[in-house]
Amino acid sequence: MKFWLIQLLNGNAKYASSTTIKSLVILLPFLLLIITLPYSLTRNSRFSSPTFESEFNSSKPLEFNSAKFFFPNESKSKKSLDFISPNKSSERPNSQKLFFSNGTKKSLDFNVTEKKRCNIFSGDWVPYHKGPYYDNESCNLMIDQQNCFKFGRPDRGFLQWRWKPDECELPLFDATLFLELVKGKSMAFLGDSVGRNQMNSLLCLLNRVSRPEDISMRYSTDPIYFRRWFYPNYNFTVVTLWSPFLVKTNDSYNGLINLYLDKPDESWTSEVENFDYVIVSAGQWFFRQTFFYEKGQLVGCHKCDKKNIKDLTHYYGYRKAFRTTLRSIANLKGYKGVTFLRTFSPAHFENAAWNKGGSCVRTKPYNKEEMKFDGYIFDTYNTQVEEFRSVRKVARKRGLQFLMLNTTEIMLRRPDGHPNNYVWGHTMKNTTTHNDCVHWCLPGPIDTWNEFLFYMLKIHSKKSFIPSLQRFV
Ligand SMILES: *[C@@H]1O[C@H](CO)[C@@H](O)[C@H](O)[C@H]1NC(C)=O
Ligand SMILES: *[C@@H]1O[C@H](CO)[C@@H](O)[C@H](O)[C@H]1NC(C)=O
Ligand SMILES: *[C@@H]1O[C@H](CO)[C@@H](O)[C@H](O)[C@H]1NC(C)=O
Ligand SMILES: *[C@@H]1O[C@H](CO)[C@@H](O)[C@H](O)[C@H]1NC(C)=O
Ligand SMILES: *[C@@H]1O[C@H](CO)[C@@H](O)[C@H](O)[C@H]1NC(C)=O
Ligand SMILES: *[C@@H]1O[C@H](CO)[C@@H](O)[C@H](O)[C@H]1NC(C)=O
Ligand SMILES: *[C@@H]1O[C@H](CO)[C@@H](O)[C@H](O)[C@H]1NC(C)=O
Ligand SMILES: *[C@@H]1O[C@H](CO)[C@@H](O)[C@H](O)[C@H]1NC(C)=O
Ligand SMILES: *[C@@H]1O[C@H](CO)[C@@H](O)[C@H](O)[C@H]1NC(C)=O
Ligand SMILES: CC(=O)N[C@H]1CO[C@H](CO)[C@@H](O)[C@@H]1O
Repeated sequence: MKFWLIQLLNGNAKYASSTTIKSLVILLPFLLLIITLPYSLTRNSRFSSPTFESEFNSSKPLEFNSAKFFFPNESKSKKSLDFISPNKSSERPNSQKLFFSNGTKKSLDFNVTEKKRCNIFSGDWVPYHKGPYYDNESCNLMIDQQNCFKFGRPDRGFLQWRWKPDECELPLFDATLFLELVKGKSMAFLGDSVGRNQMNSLLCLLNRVSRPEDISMRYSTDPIYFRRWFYPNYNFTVVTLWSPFLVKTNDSYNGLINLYLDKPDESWTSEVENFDYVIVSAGQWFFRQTFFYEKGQLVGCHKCDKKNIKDLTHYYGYRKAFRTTLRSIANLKGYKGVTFLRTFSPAHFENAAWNKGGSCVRTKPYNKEEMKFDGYIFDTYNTQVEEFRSVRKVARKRGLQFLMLNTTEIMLRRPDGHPNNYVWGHTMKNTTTHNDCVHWCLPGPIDTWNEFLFYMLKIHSKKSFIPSLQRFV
């Protein structure tokens, strides 16, 4: 894996590959060979329809925007999958200083002599005792589905870990700085309820500094599936665009699901163009029984058990869905945003399948020896990463940035982060054996995803900060 030494001359970025850091890529084939885990993680875990929580509502108008300051250039290197595409100079006018809403200004806290990028995704969970950023009292935007303590979760040890990259410190989430970075912009979480889970974490992380208004009702789209929040002080909009398969379906999630793998879901294609940041993800829904259509023809299925229909496995649907989705985004005419692929979030059902009483009762992370990154979780992750890689090349030609929020392996080691049976409804139904080992408690390890996001946004603003400074040094 290459990292990038940045030489910034006259405001134009030039890059040369420098240090070769430990090449995990070499290890991956070995990981694949390693025998199955001692734990019976259900290899084909699926998850029932995520329940659709109702959230909040309010009112205020919204203006969407399309910031025009990311004009990345194509990279010479095709190899690197670093999280910031190396060969770009994102022009962000007037961004050498942050202008706070109260009129004061502040330089970004970047060390301008720091040249080497840190791979924030390679690291370990380490003990951390300063406590979470928020709790269910300080964040009243938390939804019951993720408010594990409200429903009796007794242990808090799972909050006493923090992600530590090997090469650097992951900066703490700074809500004020985050909001300054996204001022006047809009961000969309496109995908399923785990994407929404990340948005909810973000709302809580920001809640101390600014409270959003729920503006969902201003739009004709379904306010539960298409949730919209607006931070008036920062003119920042954050939304979820519900599309668990990303591609067109004929919308009967309960029974037969037809996926039109070559057609993006129109519910988001009409929306995404206006956003400055789009965080794309999809996962567990693809483990369900599905039928695959391409060019209008049935081409196969996943788990359909039909003699005359070929079972192409979930990988087929997953790959094609990401190909279609990422390409569509890269080809949206007016789109100028930064696209993040948030990689597959693993479930942790143990002892039985998701619908047979499987549960996730662990109270601390796995270490690297206990939990290898392999099997269907690696393969599913890798499927999307391959598609991401190939589309990113195309996107770069158009000057678009595609970045990765590489969360799969780090979350694989967090079996302790799920609601399990501490969710609303679980105690009431009393018949159900469905524990939630798919979503993540708030607060919890999912907050780390937004620390990554924060870090990456900072790097972005730094891009224009450095060149302008370096003219003078
Ligand atoms: C919005 O909030 C009001 C007052 O809290 C409530 O009466 C109304 O039902 C809510 N609407 C939706 C769609 O949740
Ligand atoms: C909010 O942001 C949008 C997009 O950047 C911009 O068009 C609009 O003028 C802003 N509104 C205010 C009040 O600053
Ligand atoms: C990327 O940067 C290199 C070095 O400055 C430059 O030669 C190349 O043209 C850039 N790529 C594109 C697509 O402009
Ligand atoms: C303005 O806001 C920033 C960020 O919240 C804060 O650090 C600063 O102290 C504030 N200044 C004044 C004068 O309130
Ligand atoms: C900036 O980073 C360099 C290299 O990592 C380090 O030597 C230097 O002390 C840092 N400066 C500050 C002000 O943190
Ligand atoms: C993603 O991060 C994991 C470590 O958490 C690493 O093993 C993997 O190689 C990374 N993937 C990419 C494409 O960088
Ligand atoms: C917050 O969690 C506590 C348990 O830690 C619970 O008693 C309380 O009801 C929860 N409050 C809210 C508002 O969810
Ligand atoms: C979805 O399409 C299939 C095949 O065209 C059809 O059999 C099924 O009834 C459709 N379902 C819905 C809910 O429209
Ligand atoms: C759920 O089942 C337990 C025992 O299995 C029983 O004690 C409890 O009263 C039941 N709760 C409800 C709400 O039916
Ligand atoms: C900002 C920047 O570097 N833009 C350059 C991108 O690449 C094209 C051609 O490759 C140049 O013309 C731009 O100046």
